[in-house]
Amino acid sequence: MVEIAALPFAFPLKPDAVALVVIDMQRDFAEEGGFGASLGNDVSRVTKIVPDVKRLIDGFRKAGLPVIHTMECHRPDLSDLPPAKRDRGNPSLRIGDQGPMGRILIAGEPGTAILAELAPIEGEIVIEKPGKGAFYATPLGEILKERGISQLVFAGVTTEVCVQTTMREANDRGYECLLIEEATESYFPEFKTAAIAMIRAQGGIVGWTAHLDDLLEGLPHA
Ligand code: C5J
Repeated sequence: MVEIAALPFAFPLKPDAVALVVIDMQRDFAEEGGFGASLGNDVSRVTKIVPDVKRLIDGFRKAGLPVIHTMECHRPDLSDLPPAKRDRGNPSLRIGDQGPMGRILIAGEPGTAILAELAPIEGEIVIEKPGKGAFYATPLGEILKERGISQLVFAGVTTEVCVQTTMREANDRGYECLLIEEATESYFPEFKTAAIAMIRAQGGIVGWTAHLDDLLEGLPHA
């Protein structure tokens, strides 16, 4: 066990039972013409964290520890897209519509891909998820169980939506969850700050938060 400086107290990292989960670092959330931009968001906030997410992924790879990537996306026939999700709000492009990078948030389309700099390498797990949480309607739970994983380190976007939802799902399933502050972002800075505060409040009611360098220091060979 390695103690990682974290809040609300040190995170007891178990290198033989930890995996990194990188949430939805997709073109659709980071580039003009994608889903995030269609909702009126400033997507440059997402691209800004790419170098730190890459340092985190590289740290896990060098340490020989598992890296899991998630992608928010739907089947081309939209059978896994509830009307309540598709029809909510007033975006310029809805999920499934044709955009400049292909159909918005549809599996296999160019815009749905993970950013090239962060692309999964051979042997890494990629979870396609139709919801905000990565456990809902995916094999993630079974995959983690099979591999004896009990701790999850989180990165990705957006902090208060898919990252926080997945951390809460994981926390309820008994995983110890650690969010890396520099490797997550929101379109709304105040929501990132609030989500981080909520996660570690009340003695770590959802989990821990830590800075990237403090985690990297504790990873074997990173
Ligand atoms: C959103 C996500 N914000 N990955 N998705 O719709 O957080």
